Amino acid sequence: MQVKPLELGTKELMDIYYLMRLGRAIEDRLNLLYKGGKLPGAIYLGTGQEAIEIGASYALEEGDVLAPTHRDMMSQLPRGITPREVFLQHYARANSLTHGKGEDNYQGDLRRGTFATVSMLPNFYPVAAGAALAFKLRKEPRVAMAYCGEGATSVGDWHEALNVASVHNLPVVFVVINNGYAYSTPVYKEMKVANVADRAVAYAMPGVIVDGNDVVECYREAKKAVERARDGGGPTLIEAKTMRMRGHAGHDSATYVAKDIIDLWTKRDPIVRFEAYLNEKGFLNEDSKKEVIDRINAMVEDAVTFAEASPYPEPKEAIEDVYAE
Ligand SMILES: Cc1ncc(C[n+]2csc(CCOP(=O)(O)OP(=O)(O)O)c2C)c(N)n1
Repeated sequence: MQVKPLELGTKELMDIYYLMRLGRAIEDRLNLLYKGGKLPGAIYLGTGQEAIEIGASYALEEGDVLAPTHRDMMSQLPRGITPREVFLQHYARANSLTHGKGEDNYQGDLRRGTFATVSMLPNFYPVAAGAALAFKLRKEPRVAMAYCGEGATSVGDWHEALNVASVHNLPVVFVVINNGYAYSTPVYKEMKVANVADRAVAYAMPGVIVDGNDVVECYREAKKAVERARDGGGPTLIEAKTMRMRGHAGHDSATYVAKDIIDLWTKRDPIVRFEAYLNEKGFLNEDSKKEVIDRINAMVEDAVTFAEASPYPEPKEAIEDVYAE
């Protein structure tokens, strides 16, 4: 079952670099399309969070499941979501993963072990705990991983999920991306604890803090937590310290964030840092970097063209695949 090593080799490191650059390119393009009025819905971008978005979910293996939020499109890249699927989703076309229903990041794909995002935060935390309970009852060596932001940790469902996972020693990894703000609310206005990870003590599980802009550290800690869960060691809470580098959504210019904070975090850009690391190891140079970026730009171009040429759903499809109670 376990395939990926704890210490990554050249192939995996370059794979992660490609995914981080792909995530950035997709989001930059989505931002431009949104600003140009081309997209029918909202955009919630995770720009600046590439290290934790990709580093943590990269630690999952085939058969594991992922429960992401509205901001975590990039966490789905290691699970195999394609640029075409992302743009089809944002263009709300009939051949998107949600068949044109929903126009932002609320896509998922059970074939690849990714649950569709639920809008209410963090309702997918209990869902991940539930999946982990099923794995345990069926004695399957599988792991669930859930993502959310620090704001969502103030909601009761979050605590219920951690409690049930702890009591039943479930194979689940809870990733909290602490990006400083929940919409316009800074962390210090929503919690008294210094770290989200401190909350793990209440549920007798490990609470691990990682540098959310260091992809190697994000992967390594997620990998340890995933394999501990798979080996019967129970759940882990991982808090990644990072910064939301754009507004809450496309319409939000985030003027409530001081410029010097953004300047500080710009210097910590996870992709630039990873490039320096790869360069030092002799895995990346200007030519190979250009080759990766050119390849990605061509894929993004193809995806936008494909999405724009794809059909909208038929009106009669509006009531298909819809559940209400
Ligand atoms: C229960 C619930 N309350 C309010 C919202 C509206 N809402 C959507 S995103 C968001 C901010 C969430 O902040 P955080 O959890 O820190 O994640 P981030 O957006 O920073 O990634 C809010 C308040 C919601 N989706 N669900």
